[in-house]
Amino acid sequence: MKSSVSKSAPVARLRAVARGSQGFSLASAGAHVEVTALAPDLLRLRVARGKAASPPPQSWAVVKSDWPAVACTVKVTKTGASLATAVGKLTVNLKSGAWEVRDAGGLRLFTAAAGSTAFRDAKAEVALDLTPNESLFGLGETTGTFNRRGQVREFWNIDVLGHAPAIHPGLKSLYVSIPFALSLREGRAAGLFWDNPAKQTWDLGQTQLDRWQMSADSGELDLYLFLGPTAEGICARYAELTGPMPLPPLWGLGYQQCRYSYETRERLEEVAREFRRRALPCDVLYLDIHHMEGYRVFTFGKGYPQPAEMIAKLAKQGFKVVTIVDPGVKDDPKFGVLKRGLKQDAFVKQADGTTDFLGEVWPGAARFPDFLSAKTREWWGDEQAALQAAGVAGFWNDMNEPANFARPDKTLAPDARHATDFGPRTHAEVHNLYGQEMARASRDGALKHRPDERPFVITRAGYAGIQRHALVWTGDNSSNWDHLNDAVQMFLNLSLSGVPFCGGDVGGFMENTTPELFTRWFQFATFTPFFRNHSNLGTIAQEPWALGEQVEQICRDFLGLRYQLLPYLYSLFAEARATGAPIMRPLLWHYQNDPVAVACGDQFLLGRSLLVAPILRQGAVARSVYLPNDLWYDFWTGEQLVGGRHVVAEAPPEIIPLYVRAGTILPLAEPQQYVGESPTEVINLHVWPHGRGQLDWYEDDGETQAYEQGAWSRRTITSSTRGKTLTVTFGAVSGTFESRIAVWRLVVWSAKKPARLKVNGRPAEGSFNVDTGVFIADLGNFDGEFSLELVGV
Ligand code: MIG
Repeated sequence: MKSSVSKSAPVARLRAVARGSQGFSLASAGAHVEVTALAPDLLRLRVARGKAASPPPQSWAVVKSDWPAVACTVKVTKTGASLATAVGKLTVNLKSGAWEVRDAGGLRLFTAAAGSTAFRDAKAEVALDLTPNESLFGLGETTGTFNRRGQVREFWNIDVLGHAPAIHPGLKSLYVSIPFALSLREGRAAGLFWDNPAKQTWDLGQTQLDRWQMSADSGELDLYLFLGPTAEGICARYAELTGPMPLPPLWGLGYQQCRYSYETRERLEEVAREFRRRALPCDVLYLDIHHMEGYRVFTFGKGYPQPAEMIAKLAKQGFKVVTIVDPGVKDDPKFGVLKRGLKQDAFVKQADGTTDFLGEVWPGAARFPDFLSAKTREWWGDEQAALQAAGVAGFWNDMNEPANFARPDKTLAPDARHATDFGPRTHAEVHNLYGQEMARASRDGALKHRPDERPFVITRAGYAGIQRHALVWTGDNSSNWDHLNDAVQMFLNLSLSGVPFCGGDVGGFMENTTPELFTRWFQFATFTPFFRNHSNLGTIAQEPWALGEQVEQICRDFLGLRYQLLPYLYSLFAEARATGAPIMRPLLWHYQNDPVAVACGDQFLLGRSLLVAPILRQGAVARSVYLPNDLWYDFWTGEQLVGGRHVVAEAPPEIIPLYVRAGTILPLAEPQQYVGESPTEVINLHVWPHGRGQLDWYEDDGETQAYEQGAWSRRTITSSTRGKTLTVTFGAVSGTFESRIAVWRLVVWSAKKPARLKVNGRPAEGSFNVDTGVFIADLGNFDGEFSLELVGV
């Protein structure tokens, strides 16, 4: 180690102080170590300063603390201490402070050499060895490569304009900080989450090729170690630890149109009319900052007279309105929100702890609500209710890193003071939580004032656990091909980091888009959880009709597909809520043992069934697609393709390469102009035979909180083919919601004319279309289990 002025105190020379059924604790002259088993595949390692036990740090990320007892073996000798579960074993060398975790088969999952766990001045540090073919994923919102190995990431929420790597090649920080990583080596996954909202820096083998070095500017080492062995298992545990994503209203899955800004009511109404006149489906229109009176939060300015009346009119045409909500409250003594905030003592303070901190944002001088305080969150929610009263359906929380134009570091002073629910903290200690807690205020307030309506909150900033409060959109991207390419891997890593509901500005925010870039972006976004078109002040118009007739027609077709996909997407949202499984999944999710699939960051799976290979290069009319080892079908043509190889996909402008795994059961609705335009009573249940498939069908009212009380309808539908016989089985229905489906229209991509159909053993009618190679039959809906057989596929 280089000699330096800073004092590094490696954690070593430990002695055992306690040994329990679920773990042990150790102490040295300067540190206290606690190791606990939370589950067979989840261990917690705390290293705190001071030799005496201290209460664990308060967490804003972790929601689960009541873990059932785990069967484990705890051993403490003079030289070492270990904790073993059925899945793995953590061992600490008492003398050197080295520690490691191995799986039950002896494979090393984490190795911290002697001297690599330390406190250096105010910082806490740990370094882990990287094995030669270890890949690292997750880390929340990141730009650049899909595999994060070889990168440096700083976790410090920051407003960064135009974050494409082409613009900011060395960019280390973004709006959202999630210090969670998924590691994969030899087909085996492990995960690590360091719960500490202070600024963290992770060097993932950049400066030292075989070392993953982590440090936090303050606080302690609080590591959650996920032993796997599957990505699925790790993400499920992470979701259990940090809490499930609530279900959004179904309309939140529809297409959304935004612009910085639709400055007047007339313009917004014109945009709404164009969507309907041109038969381009759309559910949501956004009001960016120009709707306010001088950027005063929760107000409407001159451009938007009689907002409640306007919103009601738009509602009749099937549109919801979402407004932007920035945290900075204009420092205007006549402004009601400011006056009431002052009365509540709601604002972040300067270092003296008494004077409000003043910054500068769009409204000019502004104060920043201290969202880390419950009282302030509640007050904010009450102010927000004014928008709900006007009919606003959702809240777009922007600038909540928080951004501040008045300082070179673009945020609040590190020594500003917060009065958090857990006591006073400096801004530096809780900076990464500001956006998270603002989103929480927004969601909780929305629910308080409209208890029967599902909140819809979008946030730019967040920390681990943000999925409980809001969806994440990835901020100010740019209209260039690099950024389209970046978006794919960005959403995949965000999805692996516990944020299934994510997306980015379609077409690109900064700079002018082009018809081709816009088309390719739109096609890709059709398959992303959040689907919103947005662009910057001063850029060319970017509505689906603004770039020419050919682009408009392609948008219309893909919007049609998006609305048909809603029942499938919604079932995936329900799955994400229940299990933490991403909606948009990297190939590694289902093909962890295939190194080509693991490395693939320019394709993805939507759920378990669809493989999407977006066109990411200007001028490309074909691309190479990796089909993992399964039987696949070309979605557009029905052609069968054997996987385990690359294929060349033709992609003329109107096509995005799209594949379906054999066995897939894909529920498609009839297209609509907006969610709820007409009741969805017929589901076209597309089935591709010659494989095994499963659909976890989920349905509820799509708008109220009743699903939290079991008002949903679920059933598992499976498919399999034996010889020439396809069998589809509908499991019995569970839940108290009465399904609205009257007809399951079976659509089998059979290619051959099937000989006969039987439903529950009885002959049934169907028809075969020679041109499309598709067999169709209408089935009624029954709550009980039933199955059908199609012979001759
Ligand atoms: O400093 O509200 O990322 O989507 O249009 C710019 C204006 C502030 C940044 C957001 C962007 C939004 C813009 N905002």
